[in-house]
Amino acid sequence: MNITAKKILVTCALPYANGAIHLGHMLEHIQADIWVRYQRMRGKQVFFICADDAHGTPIMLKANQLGINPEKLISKINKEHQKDLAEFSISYDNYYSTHSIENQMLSEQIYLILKKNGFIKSKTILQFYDPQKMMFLPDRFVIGICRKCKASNQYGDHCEICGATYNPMELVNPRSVISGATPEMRETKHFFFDLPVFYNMLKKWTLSGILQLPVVNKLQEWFKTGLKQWDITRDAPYFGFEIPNEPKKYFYVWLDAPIGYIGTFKNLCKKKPNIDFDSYWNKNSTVALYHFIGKDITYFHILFWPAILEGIGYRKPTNIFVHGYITINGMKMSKSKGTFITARDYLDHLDSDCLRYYYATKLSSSIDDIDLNLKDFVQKVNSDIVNKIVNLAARNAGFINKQFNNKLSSNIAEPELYQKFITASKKIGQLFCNREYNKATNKIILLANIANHYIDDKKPWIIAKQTGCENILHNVCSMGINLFRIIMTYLKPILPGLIDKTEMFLNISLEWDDIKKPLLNHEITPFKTLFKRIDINKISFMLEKSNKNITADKNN
Ligand code: NOT
Ligand code: ZN
Repeated sequence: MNITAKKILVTCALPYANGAIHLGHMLEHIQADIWVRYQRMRGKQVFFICADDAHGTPIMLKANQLGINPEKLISKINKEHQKDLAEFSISYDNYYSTHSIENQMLSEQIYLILKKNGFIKSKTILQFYDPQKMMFLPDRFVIGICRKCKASNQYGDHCEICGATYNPMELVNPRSVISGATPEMRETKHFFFDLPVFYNMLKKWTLSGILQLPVVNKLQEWFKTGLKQWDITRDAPYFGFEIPNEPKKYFYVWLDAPIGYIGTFKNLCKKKPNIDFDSYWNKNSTVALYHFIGKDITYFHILFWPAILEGIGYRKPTNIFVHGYITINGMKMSKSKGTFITARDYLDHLDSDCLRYYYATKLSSSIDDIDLNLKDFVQKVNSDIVNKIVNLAARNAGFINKQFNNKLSSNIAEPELYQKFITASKKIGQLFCNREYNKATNKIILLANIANHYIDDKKPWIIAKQTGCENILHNVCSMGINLFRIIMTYLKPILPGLIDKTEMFLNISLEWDDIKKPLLNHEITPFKTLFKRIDINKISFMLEKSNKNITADKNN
């Protein structure tokens, strides 16, 4: 992939504001953050934004349950989310909320433009209504018996047991999940976004060769089934934005969520007045726009979202980067199986760089799921970061600190070896850019192996005992430190915590374009431990804690 744009806007999917950030979310934020940090290192101007997805029935009900208003709930959760993401070093320029004045104004404007352009249709539909709770029920709040296989407790519009899909009204013995009452059928007027009108545009845009192959295959299926008009309305009571001139009708959360990308950007522009908002969103924008998302929300991002943008005359995304889910020790993240680990549970026990590194060794541009095997995680971090990388510095730093007054030698001992490390930068750079972090980390670890072999071979600890060999010792150890510096520069997008310490130790800032020139006659600082080995017990403590939290959650 070759990015010619100088300015880039990057988003992650907006986490719902009704629960904690967990290690599944973190896969995406880490994937995107590594990419963003890499692009920034290569001189691109990147804005990286995200927000909480604050609207919808589940958030409203959760607030009801807790006896607080939804605003209070989402503001509490927003603080927690921001803290978690910051402690994972996710370098957002703005982390906002879809429940904002900017988003409300944009959602209203966008709806009115779509309406004016003839892309909003209204229809009277029949929907389940909970007479006890006095509210219309979203599909997944109706439960009943599958009419095909007779399985009980099936939600909404499909059966988990036999796989049948149907209209929720076809459920036998339907009940409201909220009150248990038998729902009634009621008429209500809803507004629809006329997606089928955009069929040709979407086909052309999605099949232009930018998207990942499995995504394209899925799209072909959707095109074959045909596009349907999309219901963007929810009836009161609902936590969201009221539709202009339509009292008691609200925008469906999935309408204002993607607009939240724009709203969050707008809010960033208020904080940084020299950003030109229009140049990011107008039809001919030269800024690149990338959305990182999980595969479950492909439909929204690849069909609805570009169609809305087209419908209002805005630019479309440059690309959408889709990733798979995570499993933990081979199992789906699940509260009942004790494999649901929140970001907070992790951060209370482990260093965020470790997870960033482990995910990087597994991430690629594929949409396959990724397994976080906790044993492998400990082993890999300890073996790669501690034994191979940090140890490379430790093996050489002592001599430089003590015998050479912290100063590196004035020439490079092995120019060819040095050059070999520099030549790798092109390939490693491409791999970062193409989101092939697993291959990038592999290459970097190969370099670390080579550097360690060099030191094994030269044996500075033996040279140090020989009289008259100070020069050789100085050159060898300086070479070791120089190779360490290149390796750390390549790892900079992945390991912000370790990089801070490394930059202090090396007494420079690690920059991609600087490594061509070796560090000569340069003064480093006294070596201190840069990274701690993971203690395997921490994993059990973390799992115990997350199980406790899950049980507490259930009892609430
Ligand atoms: N809150 C949603 C989710 O699945 C993601 C919304 C992303 C924003 O967690 N919108 N779009 N399109
Ligand atoms: Zn069934």
